[in-house]
Amino acid sequence: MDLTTVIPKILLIFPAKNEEETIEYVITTAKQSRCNPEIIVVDAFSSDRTVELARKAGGIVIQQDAKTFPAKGIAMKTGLREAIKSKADIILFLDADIKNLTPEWIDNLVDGCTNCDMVRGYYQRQPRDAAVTKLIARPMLHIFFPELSHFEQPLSGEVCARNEVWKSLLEKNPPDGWGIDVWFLIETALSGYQIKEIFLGRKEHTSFEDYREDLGKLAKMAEQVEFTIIKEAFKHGRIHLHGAVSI
Ligand SMILES: Nc1nc2c(ncn2[C@@H]2O[C@H](COP(=O)(O)OP(=O)(O)OP(=O)(O)O)[C@@H](O)[C@H]2O)c(=O)[nH]1
Ligand SMILES: [Mg+2]
Repeated sequence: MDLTTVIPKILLIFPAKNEEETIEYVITTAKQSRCNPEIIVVDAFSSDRTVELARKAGGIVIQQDAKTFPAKGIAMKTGLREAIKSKADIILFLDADIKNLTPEWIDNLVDGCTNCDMVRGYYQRQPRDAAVTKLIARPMLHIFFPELSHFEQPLSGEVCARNEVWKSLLEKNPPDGWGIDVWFLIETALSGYQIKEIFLGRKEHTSFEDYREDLGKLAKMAEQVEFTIIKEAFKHGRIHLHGAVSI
Protein backbone atom coordinates (compact mmCIF):
# COMPACT_ATOMS: atom_id res chain seq x y z
CA MET A 1 0.00 0.00 0.00
CA ASP A 2 1.30 3.45 -0.94
CA LEU A 3 1.20 5.61 2.18
CA THR A 4 3.00 8.49 0.52
CA THR A 5 0.05 9.75 -1.54
CA VAL A 6 -0.19 13.47 -0.94
CA ILE A 7 -3.57 15.19 -1.01
CA PRO A 8 -3.27 18.16 -3.40
CA LYS A 9 -3.87 21.61 -2.00
CA ILE A 10 -6.71 23.28 -3.89
CA LEU A 11 -7.04 27.03 -3.79
CA LEU A 12 -10.17 28.75 -5.00
CA ILE A 13 -10.14 32.45 -5.84
CA PHE A 14 -13.24 34.65 -6.09
CA PRO A 15 -12.58 38.10 -7.62
CA ALA A 16 -15.33 40.24 -6.10
CA LYS A 17 -16.58 43.76 -6.60
CA ASN A 18 -19.68 44.64 -4.59
CA GLU A 19 -21.06 41.12 -4.41
CA GLU A 20 -22.86 41.27 -1.05
CA GLU A 21 -25.88 39.53 -2.54
CA THR A 22 -24.08 36.30 -3.37
CA ILE A 23 -20.69 36.17 -1.63
CA GLU A 24 -21.81 34.23 1.45
CA TYR A 25 -23.71 31.75 -0.68
CA VAL A 26 -20.85 31.05 -3.10
CA ILE A 27 -18.32 30.59 -0.30
CA THR A 28 -20.59 28.33 1.73
CA THR A 29 -21.36 26.28 -1.36
CA ALA A 30 -17.70 26.01 -2.36
CA LYS A 31 -16.82 24.73 1.09
CA GLN A 32 -19.05 21.72 0.46
CA SER A 33 -16.82 20.58 -2.40
CA ARG A 34 -15.11 17.29 -1.73
CA CYS A 35 -11.86 19.01 -2.81
CA ASN A 36 -11.86 20.96 0.43
CA PRO A 37 -10.61 24.19 -1.17
CA GLU A 38 -9.00 27.04 0.66
CA ILE A 39 -10.93 30.15 -0.37
CA ILE A 40 -9.53 33.58 -1.16
CA VAL A 41 -11.69 36.56 -2.06
CA VAL A 42 -9.85 39.28 -3.97
CA ASP A 43 -11.87 42.33 -3.14
CA ALA A 44 -12.11 45.53 -5.23
CA PHE A 45 -12.35 47.88 -2.24
CA SER A 46 -16.07 47.11 -2.32
CA SER A 47 -18.38 49.78 -0.94
CA ASP A 48 -20.99 47.26 0.22
CA ARG A 49 -20.81 44.38 2.78
CA THR A 50 -18.80 42.01 0.55
CA VAL A 51 -15.74 41.91 2.83
CA GLU A 52 -17.67 41.45 6.05
CA LEU A 53 -19.88 38.69 4.62
CA ALA A 54 -16.97 36.92 2.90
CA ARG A 55 -15.08 36.73 6.20
CA LYS A 56 -18.20 35.59 8.03
CA ALA A 57 -18.57 32.71 5.54
CA GLY A 58 -14.94 31.65 6.10
CA GLY A 59 -13.13 33.20 3.14
CA ILE A 60 -9.72 34.84 3.40
CA VAL A 61 -10.12 38.36 2.06
CA ILE A 62 -7.31 40.27 0.39
CA GLN A 63 -7.52 43.55 -1.51
CA GLN A 64 -6.58 43.74 -5.18
CA ASP A 65 -3.16 45.32 -5.80
CA ALA A 66 -4.35 48.61 -7.29
CA LYS A 67 -7.37 50.85 -7.07
CA THR A 68 -7.75 51.42 -10.82
CA PHE A 69 -10.79 50.05 -12.66
CA PRO A 70 -11.92 47.91 -14.46
CA ALA A 71 -9.70 45.52 -12.58
CA LYS A 72 -10.75 41.94 -13.27
CA GLY A 73 -7.19 41.33 -14.48
CA ILE A 74 -5.58 43.09 -11.53
CA ALA A 75 -7.74 41.00 -9.18
CA MET A 76 -6.87 37.71 -10.89
CA LYS A 77 -3.15 38.52 -10.84
CA THR A 78 -3.29 39.51 -7.16
CA GLY A 79 -5.02 36.22 -6.36
CA LEU A 80 -2.58 34.19 -8.44
CA ARG A 81 0.47 35.70 -6.76
CA GLU A 82 -1.01 34.82 -3.38
CA ALA A 83 -1.94 31.29 -4.46
CA ILE A 84 1.48 30.59 -5.98
CA LYS A 85 3.16 31.88 -2.82
CA SER A 86 1.01 29.54 -0.73
CA LYS A 87 2.20 26.58 -2.85
CA ALA A 88 -1.29 25.50 -3.87
CA ASP A 89 -1.17 22.56 -6.30
CA ILE A 90 -4.32 23.48 -8.19
CA ILE A 91 -5.71 27.00 -8.45
CA LEU A 92 -9.17 27.79 -9.71
CA PHE A 93 -11.25 30.90 -10.26
CA LEU A 94 -14.99 31.26 -9.95
CA ASP A 95 -17.11 34.39 -10.36
CA ALA A 96 -18.56 35.59 -7.08
CA ASP A 97 -21.94 36.62 -8.53
CA ILE A 98 -23.20 33.14 -9.38
CA LYS A 99 -26.68 32.45 -8.03
CA ASN A 100 -26.82 28.73 -8.75
CA LEU A 101 -23.32 27.47 -7.93
CA THR A 102 -23.09 23.86 -6.74
CA PRO A 103 -20.11 22.08 -5.11
CA GLU A 104 -19.92 19.87 -8.23
CA TRP A 105 -18.71 22.83 -10.31
CA ILE A 106 -15.54 22.82 -8.23
CA ASP A 107 -15.25 19.02 -8.10
CA ASN A 108 -15.58 18.74 -11.88
CA LEU A 109 -13.16 21.56 -12.70
CA VAL A 110 -10.53 20.13 -10.34
CA ASP A 111 -11.06 16.53 -11.52
CA GLY A 112 -10.57 17.67 -15.11
CA CYS A 113 -7.10 18.91 -14.22
CA THR A 114 -5.78 15.38 -13.69
CA ASN A 115 -5.43 14.81 -17.45
CA CYS A 116 -5.38 18.33 -18.84
CA ASP A 117 -3.42 21.55 -18.30
CA MET A 118 -6.38 23.90 -18.07
CA VAL A 119 -10.08 23.22 -17.53
CA ARG A 120 -12.67 25.86 -18.35
CA GLY A 121 -16.36 25.88 -17.55
CA TYR A 122 -19.05 26.47 -20.13
CA TYR A 123 -22.77 26.68 -19.53
CA GLN A 124 -26.17 27.26 -20.88
CA ARG A 125 -26.96 30.97 -20.60
CA GLN A 126 -30.05 33.05 -21.07
CA PRO A 127 -30.60 34.18 -24.68
CA ARG A 128 -29.72 37.83 -23.93
CA ASP A 129 -26.87 37.06 -21.54
CA ALA A 130 -23.18 37.07 -22.58
CA ALA A 131 -23.37 39.73 -25.32
CA VAL A 132 -19.61 40.39 -25.31
CA THR A 133 -18.92 36.67 -25.68
CA LYS A 134 -21.37 36.27 -28.54
CA LEU A 135 -20.73 39.49 -30.46
CA ILE A 136 -17.08 40.30 -29.75
CA ALA A 137 -14.99 37.47 -28.33
CA ARG A 138 -16.19 34.51 -30.41
CA PRO A 139 -16.38 36.33 -33.78
CA MET A 140 -12.97 37.93 -33.27
CA LEU A 141 -11.37 34.65 -32.23
CA HIS A 142 -12.87 33.11 -35.35
CA ILE A 143 -11.11 35.72 -37.47
CA PHE A 144 -7.72 35.83 -35.76
CA PHE A 145 -7.43 32.52 -33.88
CA PRO A 146 -9.72 30.14 -35.82
CA GLU A 147 -8.24 27.16 -33.98
CA LEU A 148 -9.87 28.55 -30.80
CA SER A 149 -13.28 29.29 -32.29
CA HIS A 150 -14.78 26.07 -30.92
CA PHE A 151 -14.56 27.35 -27.36
CA GLU A 152 -18.12 28.05 -26.20
CA GLN A 153 -17.15 30.46 -23.41
CA PRO A 154 -13.84 32.18 -24.17
CA LEU A 155 -14.57 34.67 -21.35
CA SER A 156 -15.47 32.04 -18.77
CA GLY A 157 -14.69 33.11 -15.21
CA GLU A 158 -14.64 29.45 -14.17
CA VAL A 159 -11.11 28.29 -14.91
CA CYS A 160 -8.79 25.78 -13.26
CA ALA A 161 -5.13 24.85 -13.78
CA ARG A 162 -2.08 23.58 -11.94
CA ASN A 163 0.19 26.00 -10.12
CA GLU A 164 3.01 25.79 -12.69
CA VAL A 165 0.67 26.55 -15.61
CA TRP A 166 -0.61 29.72 -13.92
CA LYS A 167 2.93 30.66 -12.94
CA SER A 168 4.16 30.51 -16.53
CA LEU A 169 1.15 32.56 -17.70
CA LEU A 170 1.66 35.18 -15.01
CA GLU A 171 5.25 35.65 -16.19
CA LYS A 172 3.91 36.74 -19.61
CA ASN A 173 2.34 39.89 -18.18
CA PRO A 174 -1.46 39.48 -18.47
CA PRO A 175 -3.62 42.61 -18.91
CA ASP A 176 -5.25 44.46 -16.00
CA GLY A 177 -8.84 44.76 -17.17
CA TRP A 178 -11.62 42.71 -18.77
CA GLY A 179 -9.26 41.33 -21.44
CA ILE A 180 -7.64 38.92 -19.03
CA ASP A 181 -10.02 35.98 -19.56
CA VAL A 182 -9.55 35.79 -23.31
CA TRP A 183 -5.85 36.57 -22.88
CA PHE A 184 -5.49 33.48 -20.64
CA LEU A 185 -7.27 31.37 -23.24
CA ILE A 186 -5.09 32.55 -26.13
CA GLU A 187 -1.77 32.43 -24.27
CA THR A 188 -2.48 29.04 -22.69
CA ALA A 189 -3.36 27.49 -26.04
CA LEU A 190 -0.49 29.10 -27.91
CA SER A 191 1.96 27.99 -25.21
CA GLY A 192 1.06 24.43 -26.20
CA TYR A 193 -0.97 23.56 -23.12
CA GLN A 194 -4.01 21.33 -23.49
CA ILE A 195 -7.30 23.03 -22.67
CA LYS A 196 -10.59 21.29 -22.03
CA GLU A 197 -14.03 22.89 -21.71
CA ILE A 198 -16.51 21.14 -19.44
CA PHE A 199 -20.25 21.68 -19.19
CA LEU A 200 -21.40 23.03 -15.82
CA GLY A 201 -25.13 23.35 -16.51
CA ARG A 202 -27.05 26.61 -16.37
CA LYS A 203 -25.41 29.84 -15.24
CA GLU A 204 -27.46 32.42 -13.38
CA HIS A 205 -25.48 35.46 -12.28
CA THR A 206 -26.36 38.87 -10.93
CA SER A 207 -24.20 40.89 -13.36
CA PHE A 208 -26.66 40.04 -16.14
CA GLU A 209 -29.33 41.98 -14.22
CA ASP A 210 -27.16 45.12 -14.46
CA TYR A 211 -27.15 45.22 -18.25
CA ARG A 212 -30.21 43.29 -19.41
CA GLU A 213 -32.06 46.60 -19.97
CA ASP A 214 -29.05 48.51 -21.32
CA LEU A 215 -26.32 46.69 -23.21
CA GLY A 216 -24.40 49.97 -23.35
CA LYS A 217 -23.16 49.16 -19.85
CA LEU A 218 -20.96 46.52 -21.46
CA ALA A 219 -19.08 49.01 -23.67
CA LYS A 220 -15.89 49.12 -21.59
CA MET A 221 -15.77 45.34 -21.32
CA ALA A 222 -16.34 45.03 -25.08
CA GLU A 223 -13.58 47.55 -25.83
CA GLN A 224 -11.05 45.82 -23.57
CA VAL A 225 -11.80 42.33 -24.87
CA GLU A 226 -11.58 43.59 -28.45
CA PHE A 227 -8.31 45.42 -27.81
CA THR A 228 -6.79 42.37 -26.12
CA ILE A 229 -7.62 40.11 -29.07
CA ILE A 230 -6.20 42.62 -31.56
CA LYS A 231 -3.03 42.98 -29.48
CA GLU A 232 -2.67 39.21 -29.25
CA ALA A 233 -3.27 38.91 -33.00
CA PHE A 234 -0.39 41.31 -33.64
CA LYS A 235 1.84 39.53 -31.15
CA HIS A 236 1.21 36.14 -32.75
CA GLY A 237 1.39 37.31 -36.37
CA ARG A 238 -2.32 36.77 -37.05
CA ILE A 239 -3.37 40.12 -38.45
CA HIS A 240 -2.88 39.00 -42.04
CA LEU A 241 -5.43 36.20 -41.46
CA HIS A 242 -8.42 38.48 -41.86
CA GLY A 243 -8.01 38.22 -45.61
CA ALA A 244 -8.02 34.42 -45.57
CA VAL A 245 -10.94 33.65 -43.29
CA SER A 246 -14.42 33.44 -44.72
CA ILE A 247 -17.11 34.89 -42.50
N1 LIG B 1 -11.63 42.41 -7.42
C1 LIG B 1 -12.36 42.71 -8.51
N2 LIG B 1 -13.32 41.87 -8.95
C2 LIG B 1 -14.03 42.23 -10.05
C3 LIG B 1 -13.80 43.43 -10.74
N3 LIG B 1 -14.67 43.49 -11.80
C4 LIG B 1 -15.40 42.36 -11.73
N4 LIG B 1 -15.04 41.60 -10.69
C5 LIG B 1 -15.57 40.31 -10.29
O1 LIG B 1 -15.33 39.41 -11.37
C6 LIG B 1 -16.41 38.50 -11.53
C7 LIG B 1 -16.98 38.61 -12.95
O2 LIG B 1 -17.53 39.89 -13.14
P1 LIG B 1 -19.02 40.11 -13.70
O3 LIG B 1 -19.35 41.55 -13.51
O4 LIG B 1 -19.92 39.10 -13.10
O5 LIG B 1 -18.85 39.91 -15.24
P2 LIG B 1 -19.12 38.61 -16.14
O6 LIG B 1 -20.23 37.82 -15.59
O7 LIG B 1 -17.81 37.94 -16.38
O8 LIG B 1 -19.52 39.27 -17.48
P3 LIG B 1 -20.98 39.45 -18.04
O9 LIG B 1 -21.45 38.12 -18.50
O10 LIG B 1 -20.84 40.40 -19.16
O11 LIG B 1 -21.80 39.99 -16.90
C8 LIG B 1 -17.41 38.85 -10.43
O12 LIG B 1 -17.18 38.04 -9.32
C9 LIG B 1 -17.07 40.31 -10.11
O13 LIG B 1 -17.43 40.69 -8.79
C10 LIG B 1 -12.78 44.31 -10.26
O14 LIG B 1 -12.52 45.38 -10.79
N5 LIG B 1 -12.09 43.89 -9.16
MG1 LIG C 1 -21.31 37.75 -13.83
